[in-house]
Amino acid sequence: MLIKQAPDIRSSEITPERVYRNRREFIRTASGAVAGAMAGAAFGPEAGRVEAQEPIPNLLKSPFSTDEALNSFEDITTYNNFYEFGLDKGDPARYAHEMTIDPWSVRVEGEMNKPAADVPLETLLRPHPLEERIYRLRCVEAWSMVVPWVGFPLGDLIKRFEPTSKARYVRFETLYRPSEMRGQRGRSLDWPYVEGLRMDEAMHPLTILAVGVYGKTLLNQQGAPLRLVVPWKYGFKSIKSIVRIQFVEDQPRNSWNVAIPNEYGFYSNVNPEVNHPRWSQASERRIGSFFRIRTQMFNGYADQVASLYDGMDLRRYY
Ligand SMILES: Nc1nc2c(c(=O)[nH]1)N[C@H]1C(S)=C(S)[C@@H](COP(=O)(O)O)O[C@H]1N2
Ligand SMILES: [Mo]
Repeated sequence: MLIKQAPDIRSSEITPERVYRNRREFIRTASGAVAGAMAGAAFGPEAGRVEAQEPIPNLLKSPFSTDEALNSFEDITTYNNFYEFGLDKGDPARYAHEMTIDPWSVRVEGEMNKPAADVPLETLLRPHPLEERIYRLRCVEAWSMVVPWVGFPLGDLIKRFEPTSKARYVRFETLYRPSEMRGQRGRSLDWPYVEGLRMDEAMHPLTILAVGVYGKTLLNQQGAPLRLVVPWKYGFKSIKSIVRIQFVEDQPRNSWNVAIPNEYGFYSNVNPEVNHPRWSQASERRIGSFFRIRTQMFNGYADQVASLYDGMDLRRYY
């Protein structure tokens, strides 16, 4: 996927598909050699492989970025959760290259004024200027990272499709393709992976769709070519490799809630005061660091998002 920023797209710059594919091949081969040389012995020869990562120019800086130390590219691309490729943290880096992401389209449908459509990724992205957003990502398993995402507000995309007043939630689905996603050949989750947000959460300026990290397009293990990032919620809300966005009236059943309802709810706001039934959520381990740090309410974004939940019992709506 060739990513162009909205302001500098000219028709003369739109690369014909065949040329573009050849260029991808070239980048894959060239960077494959580098990645092979860099891959740590602990992760095996395929880990950390660089799959046609393209630089994304002219990124805007975001006032929402944290100034904490970034996790390394190595950390954020070799320690992943993406059950479609296996349960081990190293499996996504090992196997996600088996997923083809070109071409890619997203079906947008449901309670909206625009007609339902399969929108090619490039069309979906074209109007949106891309920013760098440095966010904390806090997994429900009590580890965290600081990631320099490249993306744009989900709310800007939602507005284009004019959801109606019946659209109270947004539902997302990940690609279902067992031939390329080996974890889907088993039943570790009920495929496809599903997530959802209440409309006001989806429209919140902190909620982004990400297409890159560290100034380049996402690797497959990170949810290429398009994934959600909701920084005040546990990581599993940030669904990867999205192929479907639906505006719906009823609260979606998200995959982890379907799998283990007493452990994983719909809201999943980071909350150090509500423990997971099997472990504490009061602290977390920042990947790459030895010491534990205290987990903050709403992952440190309380000033911006606490008002979304005024009057709600956050122990009940976990
Ligand atoms: N489709 C899909 N999306 C997913 C997951 C998954 O298994 N499948 N795992 C989630 C979990 S549990 C976390 S913590 C984050 C991890 O994102 P990262 O690997 O980019 O750090 O992705 C989330 N998105
Ligand atoms: Mo997670």
